[in-house]
Amino acid sequence: MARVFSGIQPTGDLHLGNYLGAVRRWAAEQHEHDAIHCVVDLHALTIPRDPAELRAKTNEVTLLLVAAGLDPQAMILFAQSHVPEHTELAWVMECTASHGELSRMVQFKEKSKQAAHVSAGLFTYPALQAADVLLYDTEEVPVGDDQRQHIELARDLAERFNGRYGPTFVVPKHTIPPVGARIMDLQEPTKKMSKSLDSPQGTILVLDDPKAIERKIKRAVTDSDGEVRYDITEKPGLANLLSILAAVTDEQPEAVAEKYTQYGPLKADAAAAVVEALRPLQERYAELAADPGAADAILRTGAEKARAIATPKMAQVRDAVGLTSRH
Ligand code: AQP
Repeated sequence: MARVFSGIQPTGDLHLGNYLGAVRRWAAEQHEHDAIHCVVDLHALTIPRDPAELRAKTNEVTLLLVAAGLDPQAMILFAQSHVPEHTELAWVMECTASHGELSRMVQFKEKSKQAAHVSAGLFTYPALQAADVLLYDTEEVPVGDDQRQHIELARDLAERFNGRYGPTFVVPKHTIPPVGARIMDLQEPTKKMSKSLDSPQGTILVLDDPKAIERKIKRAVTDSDGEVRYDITEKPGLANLLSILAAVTDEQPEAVAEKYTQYGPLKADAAAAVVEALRPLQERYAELAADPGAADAILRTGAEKARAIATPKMAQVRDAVGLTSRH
C-alpha cells in the first residue's frame, strides 16, 4: 500500500474547502493506503496565535478529522509538535533549500503582504512542510491545489538531498482531487476559501448549522447575466457553486450546469447537498467532543506510532549528512 501523508493547520475553523479538497479524501482512502495525517501545529506558529486558542483548535481539529471518518486505529493521526524529528529534519531541509526558491513561494508572497510582522518561520515554512512529508517516506500527498508548489519544492529537496548524500528520501508526488481542489470564498470568489481570510459570510464552516449554510449559499456572490454555465474566468461565483455541488454529488461541474436554467434552484440544491454531506460529521463530532480527554488520547497514541517511523529515519539522515552518533 502506498504511504500517504498530509497535514492540516489548527489555525481556525475547518471549512468546506478543507473538507472537499482534502479531509474527505483522506477518510475515503485511508484503508487503501498506509495513511498518516497530522495536525500541523508548528506551522500555525508562523503567525502569532493566542496560546489557549491554539491548544483548543488542535484538539478540535483532531476530533473533526475523526468525525469526518478518519479511524486512528487504522491509520496514524498525530500532532506535528509531538514528534520532534519534524523540527530536526526541517533544519536540514532549510540547509538544502535555497533562499531563491523559498522566495518564489506564492503563499509566502501573499501572506507576507498581509502580515504586520513577517516571521522568518513564515519564510522557511515550506522547508518544514518538506520535512513533514519526507520523514515518513511518503509516496503520495493528497492536498488541495494551493499546496501544489510546496509539494513540488519537497520533491526538489528530496532529489537534491539524495544527489548529495545518496538515496535517503522517497520522492513524493501530490495528488489533487479532480473536483473540489480549490473551493473559493462565497463573497470573494476569486480568492480561495481559507481559515485566515476572515470572511465569515464567504466561508462555510463544517460545523455551521443548516440555516447558516443556506443563508451563506443564498447570498453567495454571482453575476447579473443570469446564464448557468461553468466558466471560472467570466463567472467565478457561479463556477464555485457548481464546483461545490459537483464535488458533494461526485459529478462534473459542467454536467451539473446543464441541469439548471436559473441561479435560485442551483443555490437551493447546493445548500441542501452541503447540509446533508456535513450532517454525519456534525453528529459524530458532537459525540466525540462530549469526552474532554478524547483528543489527547488519540494524539498520544498517534505520536507513538509516528515516532516509530520518524526516529529511525532521522537517524539515517543524521548519518548521511555526517552528524556523529548520539549513542
Ligand atoms: N479552498 C480550498 N479548497 C480546496 N482545498 C483547500 N485546502 C485549503 N483550502 C482549500 C486544503 O486543505 C488542507 C489543509 O490546509 P490548511 O490547513 O493550510 O487550510 P487553509 O484553510 O488554507 O488554512 P489557512 O490558515 O487559511 O492557510 P492558507 O493561508 O494556506 O490558506 C490542504 O490540503 C489544503 O490544500
